[in-house]
Amino acid sequence: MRNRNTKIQQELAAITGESHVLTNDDLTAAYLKERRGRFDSETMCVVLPASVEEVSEIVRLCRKRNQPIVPQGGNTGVCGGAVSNAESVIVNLQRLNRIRSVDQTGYTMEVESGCILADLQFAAIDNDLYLPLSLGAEGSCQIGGNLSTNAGGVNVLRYGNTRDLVLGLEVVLPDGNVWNGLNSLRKNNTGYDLKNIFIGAEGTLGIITAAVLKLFPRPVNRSTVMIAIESVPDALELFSRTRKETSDFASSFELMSRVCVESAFRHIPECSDFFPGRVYPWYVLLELGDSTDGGISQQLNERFLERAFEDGIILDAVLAQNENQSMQMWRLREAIVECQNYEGKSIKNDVSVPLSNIAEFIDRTISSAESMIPGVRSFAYGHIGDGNIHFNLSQPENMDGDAFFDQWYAVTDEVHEIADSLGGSFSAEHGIGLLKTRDMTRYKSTVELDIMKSIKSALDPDNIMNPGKVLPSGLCD
Ligand code: S2G
Ligand code: ZN
Repeated sequence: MRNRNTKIQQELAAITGESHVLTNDDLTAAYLKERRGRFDSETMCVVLPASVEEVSEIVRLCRKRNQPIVPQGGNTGVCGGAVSNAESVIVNLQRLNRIRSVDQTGYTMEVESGCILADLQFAAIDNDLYLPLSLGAEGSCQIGGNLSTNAGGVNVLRYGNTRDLVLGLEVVLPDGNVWNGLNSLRKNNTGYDLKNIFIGAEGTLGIITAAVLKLFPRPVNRSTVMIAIESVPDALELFSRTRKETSDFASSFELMSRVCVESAFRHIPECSDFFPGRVYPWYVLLELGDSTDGGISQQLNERFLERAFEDGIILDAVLAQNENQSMQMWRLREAIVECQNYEGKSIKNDVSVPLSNIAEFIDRTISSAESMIPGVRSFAYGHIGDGNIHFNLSQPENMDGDAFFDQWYAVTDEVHEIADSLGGSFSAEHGIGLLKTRDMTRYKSTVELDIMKSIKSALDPDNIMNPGKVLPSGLCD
């Protein structure tokens, strides 16, 4: 039941205007949809500030009233990081959507948190520059959310996670003060690297309101290839050659299992097999890019593939001959997320392991899952070049969806145990949110949790910032 604390709603309206404090269910509904439907979300109200000054005043008021806040961007997260409850105020950054500046000489752009990622990608291109952060939700996710979860995506291999793309931040702290850390210097070695405390903190230490992002030369040339592979070890052998033989021009190296591609062919009309009539067990999507006009990427790719074929590492390959074919290859990769929605309920994992242990990880998790839930279908795919596998399980045909979902934590515990035993992580790129706070207790050392608790209590002693997310409840109360 919504907590109708109308006094604070009136005070919020005095800051940002009545029309930007949403209380009616029909208006707040859009902010309460959790992407995977795993969490219910409610709110006392949604407030839509227009500037960092308004965010600061809102936080100062909420601190004074001991009013919990859930900072929110595009709400595309998959771990419940922006889920709210009836006692909390959602502060959504969508109106902070200005591109404050682009520096073509310094290869940087200063942007506000509410900017949609795809809009920033196009703004960089309009300046003949490149913002490499790219992920499935880019059409609706906001850069503030990408920063808060340290999002990964498909170009981490060459450009790093979101964290690696940031030079400076502007943050409204839990006391309402604004930290202007909008540094655009590549070298600024002055004390603790504060920005990295807030990147990936999922709004639990403050509200990121703006950032200075690194930009790169625009890859006017890209060479995309769909490769058929016999096994995961062969994919890893291929990867180990990629960086050297393509001079680190590779930006993506994505693995897809037979189960994944067949599901995409079945459910996504625009997806067709690049190897019709031949049933290959694994596919790898490799993309190179460069900013020169000499076609270097295509030449490097052709030579690389010839050698790999001669050495028996790959079974087959289709090299995109034009932009359209390249886009068709990416359409197949991105379709793997969608097609799972047609396969019943899906238990999702986002883990990373050292590259040398990936083959063992995939073998062990597939056999574990199939012995735990006979008839389950394992979708093993993702950013293998980063050691990051999305190991998702689709409901067996003969099993009730709710009974299957009831196995979520039993199955993900097993997957996380296997990842941990192989030196891996239970969260590679999607973050913690609400979904994985239990894993923080299981896998983070007491020392790490104590450091995080000290930082949290130093910055947010009243725990008003996104309470219950990232750190296990009880740690901050
Ligand atoms: C991917 C997408 C996660 C999701 O496909 O690389 O990170 O469900 C995942 O949008
Ligand atoms: Zn991913």
